[in-house]
This record gives sequence, C-alpha cells and structure tokens, in this order.
Amino acid sequence: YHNPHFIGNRCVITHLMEWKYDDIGDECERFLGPYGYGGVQVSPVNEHAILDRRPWYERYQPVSYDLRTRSGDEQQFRRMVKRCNKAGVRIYVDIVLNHMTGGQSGQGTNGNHYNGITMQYPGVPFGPNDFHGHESCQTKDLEIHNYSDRNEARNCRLSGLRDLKQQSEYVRKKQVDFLNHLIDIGVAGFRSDASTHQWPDDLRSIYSQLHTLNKEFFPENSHPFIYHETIYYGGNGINSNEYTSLGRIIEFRFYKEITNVFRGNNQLRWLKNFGTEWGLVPSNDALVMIDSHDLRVGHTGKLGFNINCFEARLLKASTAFMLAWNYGIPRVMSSYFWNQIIRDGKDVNDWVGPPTDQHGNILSVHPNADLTCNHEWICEHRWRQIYNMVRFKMIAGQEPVRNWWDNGDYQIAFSRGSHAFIAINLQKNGDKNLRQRLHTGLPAGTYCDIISGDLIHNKCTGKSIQVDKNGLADIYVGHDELDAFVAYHIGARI
Ligand code: ARE
Ligand code: CA
Repeated sequence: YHNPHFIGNRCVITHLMEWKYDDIGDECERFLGPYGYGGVQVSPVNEHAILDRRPWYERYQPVSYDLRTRSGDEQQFRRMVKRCNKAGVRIYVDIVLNHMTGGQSGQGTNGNHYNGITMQYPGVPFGPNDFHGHESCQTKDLEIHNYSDRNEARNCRLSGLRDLKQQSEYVRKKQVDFLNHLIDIGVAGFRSDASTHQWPDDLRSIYSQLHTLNKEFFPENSHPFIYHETIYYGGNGINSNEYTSLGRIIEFRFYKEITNVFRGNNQLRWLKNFGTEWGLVPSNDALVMIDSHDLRVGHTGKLGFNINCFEARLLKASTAFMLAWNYGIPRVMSSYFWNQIIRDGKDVNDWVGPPTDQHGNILSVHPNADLTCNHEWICEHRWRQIYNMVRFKMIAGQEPVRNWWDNGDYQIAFSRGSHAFIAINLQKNGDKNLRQRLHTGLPAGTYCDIISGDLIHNKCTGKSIQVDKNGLADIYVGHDELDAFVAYHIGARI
C-alpha cells in the first residue's frame, strides 16, 4: 500500500480540488502528462449531502457510495480514469469512510434522501445500528472532545458527523464494495480521510478484502496506494506510526516544520538534516505537502501561519524546497479563488465552494496560452516555478543531497548528486543578497535557471550560470527578486 504506481520517473501528485472529471481528463492529456506529474488526487467522488450555499466541505458528508457529485457522474468518472491512465497520470480518490453526514436531513447529490437525526441512509442502506452510540462512545454528547483519547477519537463523532461502526461486518462489506468498485474502474489508490478516527484494525480488515489493481492499466498483483490523514505533531496525540503498516501517512510535521522555517521562525541552515532526524517517519512512509484543502482555509493549523496561494512568493519557495529535498511523496495543492476575509484569526469565507454558474454547475477550467489559469481557478500546479520544480525532482531522481552550503542562517544551497542544484535566499538582515561561488555538483556547461525562465530554442529566457570543470559557478539570488530561489539541472543545459 506504499507504492503510488507512478509511471516511469514521475514522482509528484497534485490535488485538483473540486475540478470536474471531464476537465481532469483534459488536464491529464494536455498538461499533467506532458509536464511530468505522476497523479491527481480528486475530491470525494461518492454521493454526499447538498448543503446551503454549497460549501466545499459538503463533499465530506457522505450520503451513499453512488458515484455522482458536482464533478460528474460515474460515466464521466470512468472516462477520466481511462484518459489519465493513458496519459501516464494516476488517479487517487479521497475516501470518507469514518462517517456519514452531520445531524441534519436532506437530499444527496444522487437524489437519495438521508436523515442524520434518525441516522437513515437508504442509499447504502445504513441505519441506526450501523453507527457508534453510547455503548462505545463515552462522552455525553457523543462528540470527540479529547483528540488524544484513542477510544474517544475513534468511537465518538468528529464535529457532529455520524460515526460509522466499522467493527460491523456489514459496514465493512459496504465500504469494501465501494473501494473495489473504484479499483475495478482503474484508480491507483486512495487518500484516507480522518484516518485517526478509525481503528487501524478496522482499516486493515477492509484493505485485506480489496481487489488488486485493474490489469488494463497496472502490472498484475498491484495493490492500491493508500495514504492516511493522521494529524500528529508528536506529544501524546494519536501517533501516526499506528498507521504506517497500512500504507503511507500524511506527515504533518513536514508541513509544520517547513512552514515554520520559511516564515523565518527557524533558520534555513538547520534543514541540512531535515527528515527522520527531526522525528519525521521514514521517507517511504510519508506523503508531504505545504498547503492542502484544509490548511488553505485554516481548518487545520492556523491562518497566518499556513502558507497558501495568497502568499505566492512564499508558497513557491517552500514548495521548491519540498520538491528539491529527497523526502516522501510530495503533493501540490491546486485551488480555486475565494474571497479570503480574516476576522479574529478566522477566514469568514472558509466555506466557499468552487466557482459555479448561476445554476450551481462547477465552471470548466480554460487555461491561457501562457499556461496559467483564469482568475476563478488558481492552478498552482501550472505556475512555472512549481511545474519546473516537478521536472527538477524527476531529473534529480534518487540522487543524494550533496554540496550543502549555508551562510549560517537564511541562505542555503545544495545539489542532488550531479543532476540538479538549488539555492534559496530568505535573508532578513545583514548582507541580504546571496552572491557566492559555489560547488554545484553539475558537469561543466551553461545552465538555465528554470525559475526565472526556461530553456527555449537553445537559449535561456531567464538567468543562467556557467559551471566550470570543477563544478563551481557564481550563484546569485537578490533579496528583492520575484523569486527567492534559483534552480538548475542537466535537462536545462545549453
Ligand atoms: C462541517 C461544519 C461543522 C459541522 C459538521 C457537521 O463545518 O461545523 O459540525 O459539518 O455538520 C470538512 C470540514 C469541516 C466540515 C466537514 C464535514 O473541514 O468543517 O464540518 O468537512 O462537512 C480534525 C480531524 C481531521 C479533519 C480536520 C478538519 O482529525 O480528520 O479535523 N480533516 C478531514 C478533512 C476535512 C473534513 C473532515 C476530515 C471530515 O480533511 O476536510 O472536514 O470528513 C488538531 C487535532 C486534529 C484535528 C485538527 C483540526 O490538530 O489533533 O485531529 O483534525 O486539530 O484543526
Ligand atoms: Ca470513527
């Protein structure tokens, strides 16, 4: 369950939050495939509650396991999976198994009624006996109050969401059928939502009943890739290592430490041994990110600390470090525009759903000739500084980090063997420009900076460096430049 089944040397996932399946199919063919992305995480695909104002988070309130959402129906989902696999891009589905809806009633996206008060979900069907109650959850209101209490966190309700009794063979069977349906269609794996709120043994039992991946797209006997949302920062919370035998975990300590460094609370030079020596799980157990659908609106972590698309320079630099460093499988968040208004540390518009027309249909994505998207869709994954670092990571491959240099605080540089080199300058005081003759590890030649430009028709459209026969070059990153870093690799050499 740890292998993402990337094709070739692809190695990065992007989360195309709330995109329509037809658009994702287009994107796999016209951009993700050609630019080297390995896979797409898609927002939950099963029927979910329709809530007032259509917030993005309604997709985290399942009503049944029918495949129909505002992103499309089952036929469209199937077409997308096929097109993406053919383009060399894998599909990972965000699966919400811990719970159904909150305590309201209404209709789901496939027309099924549900009642969260009586706990009736005829679309599955699930009834009151399929949910945890007072016999297993000890809190008076059935809510989780103490996230560190292992029983409470698993058997009580996560913010009112009706908590499924995954100990029941019947509940497991319904969930196994749902996942096998997706596997048979050709997905490569899953993001497991709210994993810490599910017993590892229940998940183990469910996974043990899963089919191997579809042989039309995957080698025989391949198992789905599964990465778990376990928010653990150390201390007495539920340790994410309870889940590493089940697949990968999303390593939140990566996001937290890197954000902390790039916000200037910790010097960049300390990153020299970033990874397990900082207490992170082994690289092969980790999936990492800078931003996510929750972080961007402060549903996890804190606004003002989390880095999202509204701080583009910081987001690019921290993402570049994630993609240059040799740790975990990186995931790049790709969001849509919303009107962020922060009051008392909270984003008043943290609920705002994807861009739609006046009938509530999600808008299509129409990229511009310069590869960026229009206003409504941010498309961070299409920013040059980010997609060129995806290529950087591909070219770096498994080469080790070498030629580490730092100036003692906020300037660093390192190479990935003899394939690639990056220098970052977040200097706040003293001599602010990074101007150094450094060992790049690269073979002699002229290299284009893939951050300020590209290699086009054998010319650099941005900065460039001359690497001499000893691998030395003059590296420059001014403190006031558009981007806080430069990056060079053997794929962009003249
Ligand atoms: C919505 C409303 C609620 C309402 C509920 C039920 O906002 O007010 O009570 O519906 O009616 C998302 C949204 C929620 C939303 C939910 C369902 O973020 O706001 O609730 O969808 O529509 C904990 C969990 C972690 C979870 C985060 C958000 O451990 O699993 O909270 N993350 C996932 C997804 C979310 C999603 C859900 C789970 C639910 O990524 O997008 O919620 O499916 C400490 C703790 C962590 C805790 C964290 C929260 O770090 O250790 O365990 O995370 O704080 O900041
Ligand atoms: Ca639970």
